[in-house]
Amino acid sequence: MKIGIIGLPQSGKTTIFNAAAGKSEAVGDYSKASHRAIIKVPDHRLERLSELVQPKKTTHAEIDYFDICAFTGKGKAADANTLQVPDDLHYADALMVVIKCFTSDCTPERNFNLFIEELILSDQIIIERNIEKRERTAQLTGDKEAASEAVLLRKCLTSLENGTPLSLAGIEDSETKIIKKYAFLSLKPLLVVLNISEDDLGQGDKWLERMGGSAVTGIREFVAICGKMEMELAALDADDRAAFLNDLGIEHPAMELLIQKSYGLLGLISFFTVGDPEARAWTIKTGTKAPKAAGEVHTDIERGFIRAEVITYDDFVEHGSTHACKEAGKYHVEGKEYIVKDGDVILFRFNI
Ligand SMILES: Nc1nc2c(ncn2[C@@H]2O[C@H](COP(=O)(O)OP(=O)(O)OP(=O)(O)O)[C@@H](O)[C@H]2O)c(=O)[nH]1
Ligand SMILES: [Mg+2]
Repeated sequence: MKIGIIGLPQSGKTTIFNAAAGKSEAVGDYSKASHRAIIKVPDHRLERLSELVQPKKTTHAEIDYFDICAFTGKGKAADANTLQVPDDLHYADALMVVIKCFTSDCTPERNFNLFIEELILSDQIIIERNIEKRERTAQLTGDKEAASEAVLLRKCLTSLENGTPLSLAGIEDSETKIIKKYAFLSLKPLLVVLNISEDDLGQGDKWLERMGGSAVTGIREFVAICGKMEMELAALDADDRAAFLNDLGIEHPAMELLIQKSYGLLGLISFFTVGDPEARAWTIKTGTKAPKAAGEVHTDIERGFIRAEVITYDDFVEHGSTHACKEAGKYHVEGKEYIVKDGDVILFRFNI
């Protein structure tokens, strides 16, 4: 999963990147440097399964964090001539926008709106570059695909011109497929990180209320963390970190919280495969059926899917092995229509 970290200059993007990825890149230097880190998703369930089955190798799910660009708040990011939106951002599954809330004169509502305006402008430019070509193709050749794409682009453009990001434009799933290639930024799920000061530790709710959304709102999720503190925490080793978290009254460090929120935002769950030689966590969307989940492991397994043999995580841990689960009647054979659940331990049977 790729997550692009963005926001206005000096909002604390690199600080949050360091906190999320356990890195120590220089902050506060206006360098506009970009950074990237691939981190393992911490998962106590996978670790417990590994203890039980003792595989040669344990493979965690991964998140790819990009700290890539400062939006200027002046529409510059969307200006084709001074384009500051790197391709990487378009490939991101979600955007993590950092909003500065750590100074007494900060203007988070305004900064959030400026940021949304930039996303909108960036998409508007892409559409304006393409829409006439598609409309002309549709007219000249009667190409149905071009026609439906042109109609959809027109609908998107109207929404953007009215200041509505595409994520709120009522675009259907079937339509999303048609415009996927444009990788519109304002259509991406957004994790809004309110970067609060050390003095506000434990008072994140105050900021969440102020910004109008502590609750999940589908394509937007808000979270309040103190980047500076979390960056320092992330640099400690695990034991020291646990002690500090306790002292500070922080339940989950940003490293974990940001992952939890991202999974929630994107509607992601994990299932596990265990055995020789590898125990591994896999990430899928909620509602994924067994063959498609098998496709994550290997496309051949999806093509030749016969059945899924499923044990729940709790049953596996209670009985300790696949064999013991079978004996206890905790082993379920599921077919093509089975919807994989969070924590399922699965063995796929296939034939190619
Ligand atoms: N007090 C306080 N300062 C912070 C916090 N987060 C970031 N800062 C400070 O804000 C300044 C900017 O932080 P960076 O992480 O470099 O911000 P950035 O958005 O990456 O900056 P650019 O890449 O230059 O746009 C630094 O001096 C940080 O120490 C925070 O939670 N509390
Ligand atoms: Mg930076």
